[in-house]
Amino acid sequence: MQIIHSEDHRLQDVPTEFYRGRWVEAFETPRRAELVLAAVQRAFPGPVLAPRRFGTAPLLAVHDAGFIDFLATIWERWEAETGPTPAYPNVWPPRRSRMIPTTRPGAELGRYAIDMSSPVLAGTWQAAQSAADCALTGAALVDAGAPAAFALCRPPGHHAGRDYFGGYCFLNNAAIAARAFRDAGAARVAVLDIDYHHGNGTQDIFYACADVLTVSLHADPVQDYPYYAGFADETGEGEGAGCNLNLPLPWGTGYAGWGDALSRALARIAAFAPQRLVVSLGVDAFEGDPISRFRLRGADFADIGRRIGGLGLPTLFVMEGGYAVEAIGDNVASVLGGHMAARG
Ligand code: Q9C
Ligand code: ZN
Repeated sequence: MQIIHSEDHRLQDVPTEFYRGRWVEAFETPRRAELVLAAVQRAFPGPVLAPRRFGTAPLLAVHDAGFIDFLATIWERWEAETGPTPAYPNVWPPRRSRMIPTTRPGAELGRYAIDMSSPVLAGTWQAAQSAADCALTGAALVDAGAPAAFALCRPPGHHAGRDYFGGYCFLNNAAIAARAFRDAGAARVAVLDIDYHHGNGTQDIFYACADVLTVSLHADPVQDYPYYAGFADETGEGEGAGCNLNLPLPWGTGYAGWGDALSRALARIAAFAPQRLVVSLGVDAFEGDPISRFRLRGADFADIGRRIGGLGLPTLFVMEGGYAVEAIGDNVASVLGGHMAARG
């Protein structure tokens, strides 16, 4: 298993987040990536590769140019006006607003942010670019013949859409890699998102796209974040009609119900017959996760990896969520180990 990681993730580091009306200890921390790195290095001794630099072209293949320009410049403009405090939105455009271009930092933050969970800091743009470069480096390794690679991305990406950020995500690492697979010649690519939360950004990016199948298992948006997408009747549009599969599941779902949904997901992916698979690998479906309400056990994660490996597809795993710090490393390593065992 090839592992790609950059220490630049440490640049995205806040002590607190706004949760249920309070500032609480942040869930999405640098420690998460450190623990995952330690666990995968224990499980799979060998070099951890630094990302190659791919520049902005592969980002612009999935994200809006104005949004990328915003991410690249917002800190400088915010800091000049406000000082070195984290850049948070505190105003949002009402429905039916005219999206008049403005460079006022507060207005731009509200225009592009979907929530308050992802403050922009001095190093956010560099951290996000390095995470995307990890995913792109992993995709290149798979294209070069690796049966699988693990991009240990942080910040995560699956909540970032064409022109929005949130849910701890800025650039959609998995989508950027999926698009890169297409551009390198894969006719069809599937994205399987097993993070507890719906991969709303990935769905948004490929919603009208017939050559990228997006499949997500997640908490029912009636009950949980991101609330406004992830319903079963969202199946794609235009040429992409039928190329988005949402499998929402209720709070309390354990591996029996979750595994049935995985069967449906894998059958749909097999029928699509893609040349490449991207797995948005969140491990927040774990029973001990502090912000999630599924009940997967540690042992279930190896089985998930094994079953994904049964597809026999060249696969890029991209790190997403997972906040039970004592377990996320083992759970990630279990998925990857199960996959390797299945692929022989
Ligand atoms: N009551 C990822 O796992 N806050 N993002 C949710 C729910 C945001 C999760 C609050 C959760 C984002 C990558
Ligand atoms: Zn999540």
